[in-house]
Amino acid sequence: AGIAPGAVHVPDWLSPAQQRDLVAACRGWAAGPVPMRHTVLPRGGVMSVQTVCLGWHWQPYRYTRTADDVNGECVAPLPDALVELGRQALAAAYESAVGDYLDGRGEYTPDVALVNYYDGAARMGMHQDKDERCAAPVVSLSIGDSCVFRFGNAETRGRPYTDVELESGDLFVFGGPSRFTYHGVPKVYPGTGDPGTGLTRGRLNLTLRATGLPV
Ligand code: MD5
Ligand code: FE
Repeated sequence: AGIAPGAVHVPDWLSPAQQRDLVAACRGWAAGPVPMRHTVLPRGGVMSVQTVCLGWHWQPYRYTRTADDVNGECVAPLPDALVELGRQALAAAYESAVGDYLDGRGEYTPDVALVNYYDGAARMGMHQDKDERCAAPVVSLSIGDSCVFRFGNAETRGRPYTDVELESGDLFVFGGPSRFTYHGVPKVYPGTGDPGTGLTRGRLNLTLRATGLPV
């Protein structure tokens, strides 16, 4: 359902098999070459969320190919299957209006995935995603425990905002006028995920983005 112009929540979009496959794949990605870890912020803060990246390595607040803030290794490539999943996600969310949110060539080609893991205590504070040099939509996929996703406004970290509950299998797409909205995850509900996904605790979130950086 539409939350704001360009922001669309599609509940229960991933099939149980897709969720299982993504959980298994995330276990492999989390092992390295750059391991999943708590990102350390420039002023010394440590994020409660754990992250592993594919395609480009995100470090606050830029994208690099090597993880010089972790172990110096080169980031793993973004699998073609995730690019294809991102295209299907955009088509599902925007349906016949999908062209309105894409570039002149009408193609969505994400080049980075951020895989975030939230344990029961993890949170993400209100922020904008503006390290990409490209306004292409962001595709967000949730697996495991439910959470409160706080969708705000483009001007301030504070109100007005809309709280949306995201559950396992949900798709959320942020494009067009919603691309640079402040957002965060103030709460995860431990124990709400289905262990059948292979994730026995916590919440996984995959986001696909186009960085606009040279190939
Ligand atoms: C999450 N991750 O649930 C979210 C999903 C992050 C992050 O916020 O930066 O890793 S992505 C939510 C998002 C991305 C881009 C734009 C907007 C929301 N938005 O305009 O609201 O772990
Ligand atoms: Fe974000």
